[in-house]
Amino acid sequence: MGYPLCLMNIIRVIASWVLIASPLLSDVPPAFTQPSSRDQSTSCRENINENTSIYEVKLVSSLENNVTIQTQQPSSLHPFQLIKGSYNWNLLTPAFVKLDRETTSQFIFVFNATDGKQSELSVGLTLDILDENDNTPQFTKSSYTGTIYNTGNAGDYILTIQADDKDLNPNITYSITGGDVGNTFSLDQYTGQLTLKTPGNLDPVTTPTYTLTVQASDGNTFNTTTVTINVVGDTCVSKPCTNGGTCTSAGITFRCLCVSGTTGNTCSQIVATTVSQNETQEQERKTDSLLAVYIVVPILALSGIVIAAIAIYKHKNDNTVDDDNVQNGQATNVLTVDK
Ligand SMILES: [Ca+2]
Ligand SMILES: [Ca+2]
Repeated sequence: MGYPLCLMNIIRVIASWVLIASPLLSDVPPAFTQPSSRDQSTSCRENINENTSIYEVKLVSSLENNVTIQTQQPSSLHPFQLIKGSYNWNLLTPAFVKLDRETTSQFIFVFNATDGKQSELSVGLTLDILDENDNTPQFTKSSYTGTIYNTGNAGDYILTIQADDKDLNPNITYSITGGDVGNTFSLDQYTGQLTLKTPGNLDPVTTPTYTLTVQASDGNTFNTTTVTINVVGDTCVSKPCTNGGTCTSAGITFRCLCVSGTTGNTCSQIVATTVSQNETQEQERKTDSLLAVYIVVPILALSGIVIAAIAIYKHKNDNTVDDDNVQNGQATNVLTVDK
């Protein structure tokens, strides 16, 4: 009889455990499987259509749940949407605005799942917006103007044309699409440097100006600008700089770099005053030096002679006195001994 009673007790314990444990099992909170710590980034191209699914949010839960976007950074754009699918939740692009990488290149989302009793936050999901070539090249100047002398040589540099656009790696190339009469100029397609190609065409009288149309293309779209090239006569041909001055053409005029001692627009003026003053000062310095020699040396010499004469004279007098003293001394001594 004891054995059946023991079995009944075991059954009662198990039944109690099930009754107690069942509510706990139903309270298992929702848990995200995507995004997760190992899968928390995704990407999509810019200009993708509105209301397009770009990511699946996945989670496990013992109860029916609801998932929302907890935060979206930056939040300045129209909000992304989260719509329930058959087995997951779909992250959709904003409803009324297309994504633009040049405006916002990255978003970060955090999702919140709740089953009515408990809630769970996901790890952050990073969405990178991929670039498309959707910006047209823009020139750095509205127009360009350059000058070339009729004495120019092939390869002479004139100016550089530059354009850029906001896309990643724009890969802009340049070309002349009009106005290059006689194939006179050359444009580097990669650097935009414009150089002289055919010098023999340059004539400031018959063709004082070339008006080129230059195109900058990114392979998808392009833009154009106007480049004006003025052809002028070389003002240094007549050698306007004198006295060894170096001439540099400057548009319709010229500049002279004068050598030392000359000045003026054409270096024709000799800077004599300064030289003369310097020479005069130097001459005066030499004269003063010579004058000092002529005056001081004779004085010193004369002084030496006088001193020598005085010394000789004094020496002679001293000898005379000494002789007298010797004679007088001898007399005095004799007189003293006799006493
Ligand atoms: Ca572009
Ligand atoms: Ca772009």
